[in-house]
Amino acid sequence: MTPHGQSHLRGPGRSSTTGTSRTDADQRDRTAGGNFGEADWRLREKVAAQLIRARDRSVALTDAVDDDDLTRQHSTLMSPLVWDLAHIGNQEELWLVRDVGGREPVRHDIDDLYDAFQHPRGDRPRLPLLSPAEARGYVREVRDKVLDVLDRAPLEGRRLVADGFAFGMIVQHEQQHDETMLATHQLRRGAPVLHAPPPPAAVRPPAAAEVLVPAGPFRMGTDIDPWALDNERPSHDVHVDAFVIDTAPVTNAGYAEFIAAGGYDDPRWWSEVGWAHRVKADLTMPRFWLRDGDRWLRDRFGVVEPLPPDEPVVHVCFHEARAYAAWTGKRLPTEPEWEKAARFDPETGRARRFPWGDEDPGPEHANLGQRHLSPAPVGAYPAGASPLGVHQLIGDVWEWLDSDFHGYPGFQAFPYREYSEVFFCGDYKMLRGGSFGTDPVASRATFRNWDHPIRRQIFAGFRCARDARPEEAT
Ligand code: AVJ
Ligand code: FE
Repeated sequence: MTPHGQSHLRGPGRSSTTGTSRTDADQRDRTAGGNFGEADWRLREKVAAQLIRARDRSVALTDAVDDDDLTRQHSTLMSPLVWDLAHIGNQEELWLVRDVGGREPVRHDIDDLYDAFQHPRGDRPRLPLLSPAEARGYVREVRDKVLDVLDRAPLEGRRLVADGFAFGMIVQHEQQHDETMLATHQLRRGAPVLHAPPPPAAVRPPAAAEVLVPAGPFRMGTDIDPWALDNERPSHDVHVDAFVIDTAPVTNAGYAEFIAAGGYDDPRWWSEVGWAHRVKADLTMPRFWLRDGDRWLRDRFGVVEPLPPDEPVVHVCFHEARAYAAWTGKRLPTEPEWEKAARFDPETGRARRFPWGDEDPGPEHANLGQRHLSPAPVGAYPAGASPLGVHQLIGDVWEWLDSDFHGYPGFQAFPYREYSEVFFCGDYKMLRGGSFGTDPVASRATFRNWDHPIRRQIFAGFRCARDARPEEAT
């Protein structure tokens, strides 16, 4: 335990700082740790701030409920929250304490318990897990060591540490589990414990309902985003035919029309497997919707409220998304189409990092980072629109795509096969764009997510697309 580490984690005013407020103790470590250049220190400051932000969120999500709630299984689809918490610490220990830091294990005896591949989520409550108090102590002890490693370890010489990658990977891992924990909160029964201001109102709806994305090559993926994960690499040219994409995700009101039109009772709109699933699982509406006479309500983190008509629909599975799209005479976009809609700049032909440009997401661009506990209405983020006028590609809801999970040509697993490679060619569909529960650090227009096509507990919705008609494509 280093007092210095404690100052990062718990010192006054340290949350979410960008580094301008480093204390005297930090300055001492700066000389003690090694002779790093100015850019190197800026990177370390950025890493520290991101580690702190992620931990603040994990603590808030786990402190919001009592020990019984932390250890209970809220759904067989999810781990108990206390498993996620200790798993976050264990991954951090494996990569940053042991590998990058070359230090002794903090707890060598629990690796197996927190290895996601050893125990399916449904079995985790019956494991001899760390108690909430033990898990909190464990993640704190790991973090103290990591902040010390961050002050001393070289950030060059090994690909794992170049540009702080291993730290960025662990920050993203924690934020991904925070989104998973947020989904567990949505499944939890009982009085609401999470609170946040409502999302912003619509200010300017998209100018048109759909736009043409012209045919032509597009460079998909990235080689240069330093914290991009292995499945986003390498960049490669794809040819994308002209297509037309909706400028907004499908809304609750739009989805309710599909239900009212008997969409759940008409196998014409569903794929064969989709229909079989619809029957077997008795799907009749999105998860967390409730019928109240002739109006719709929803249960959102324990608050039952009228369904907001203009928010993107959320908690539908791939099969429901696909059926809705077929009912409208359209289809879901493919993954290259989605990425081209999100990144292609028709002026320069270049691919941007984000629809709005290369800057990191700000609160004006997208509904990310659990600032709100729901998607925002269509038209709430005109500043985040793409050059072609496509809105809300980033944030609000993950968008189901009609693509399976494969590695890009030239894919190399890095630094471990179990992040992506072992899922290639499985029963997964791609999701893009991030949700209101996705942190900006884990949200890029190249970021790839995937899940089973029947899953509905994630914050997933969709938008529609179609082939361009010949007269449109010219
Ligand atoms: C990329 C969201 C599918 O949650 O299963 C967390 C992220 N990988 N720990 C998941 C992940 C390892 C992953 N997804
Ligand atoms: Fe994990």
